[in-house]
Amino acid sequence: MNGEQFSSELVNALRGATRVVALTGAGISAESGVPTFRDAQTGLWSKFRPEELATPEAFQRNPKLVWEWYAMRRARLREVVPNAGHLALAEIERRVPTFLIATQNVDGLHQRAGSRQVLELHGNITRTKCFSEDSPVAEWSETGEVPPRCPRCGGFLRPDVVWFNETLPEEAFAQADAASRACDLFLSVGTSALVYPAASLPLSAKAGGAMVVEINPESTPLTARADHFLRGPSGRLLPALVRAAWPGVSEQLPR
Ligand code: BV8
Repeated sequence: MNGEQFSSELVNALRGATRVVALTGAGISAESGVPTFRDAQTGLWSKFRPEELATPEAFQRNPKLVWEWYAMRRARLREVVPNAGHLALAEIERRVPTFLIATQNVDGLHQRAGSRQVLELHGNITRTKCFSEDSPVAEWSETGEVPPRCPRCGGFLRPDVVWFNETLPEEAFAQADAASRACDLFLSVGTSALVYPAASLPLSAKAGGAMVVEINPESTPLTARADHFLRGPSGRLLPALVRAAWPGVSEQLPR
């Protein structure tokens, strides 16, 4: 299916939707220059797989290495901006009665694109918390020690993200699952659909009777279950889909 000619069933479903949920993964930020999890790691990190670094065990084994991996990713975030895919989702939120983004991403780009209803299922890399207390830390004194230490208890600080084998924020996931079961249109955008429980959300949407649409240059384990598979980059397909549903959409949406 060439992305720019969408079926009328899909276009009408978006235009007439009352409750839309979007699950996003690293792929929606790829065109902003943020490497996806499945992209090969480069430089110092090329010998590590993300799954080997994004765990509490990795942090306990080598807190400095894991802290510095996140510090590098945070620094890279300061160079990137939301892309047309993020902006298109923010535009859909302005045009449908209820819209929710459940994102696996930790980059904060949806909020920077203007989306307001965003659930961060895996946390946010720009926030920091105490590893021992598991509570947020906004400021700390830089002593040159890496990782820095909690000003309250002296334990190591860590990024406020959900690592593998850590549980997701309960309230956020429960809200995302309920919204998925109740929605009439579910968009799965830029995710390999491999990481649970986030990957269960499109299945919950399907069980609730929603139309499930997947946007990805590659097929995934979800593709066979999706009602529509739009093969291609979300930075191109999402704005095109929004313009197909609402032809008058302001030119602010990059082509
Ligand atoms: C949990 C934050 C309960 C940190 C992340 C066996 C079976 C099933 C499940 C498990 C299992 N063994 C273990 C588990 C549980 C595990 C899991 O699912 N493992 C998988 C790998 C099998 N899940 C967990 O551990 C979760 N917690 O289950 O708690 C529990 C508690 C205690 C003990 C046991 C269980 C926690 C998961 C959260 C982990 N944290 N991130 C950080 O960012 O550093 S996950 C991390 O990887 C990302 O957040 C993201 O969610 C995930 C990668 O997924 P994607 O976002 O999809 O990115 P990916 O690179 O994979 O794919 C990108 C896609 O984009 C590709 O498809 C590509 O084609 C596409 N793309 C590329 N360019 C574009 C594009 N698409 C559109 N446009 C483009 N231009």
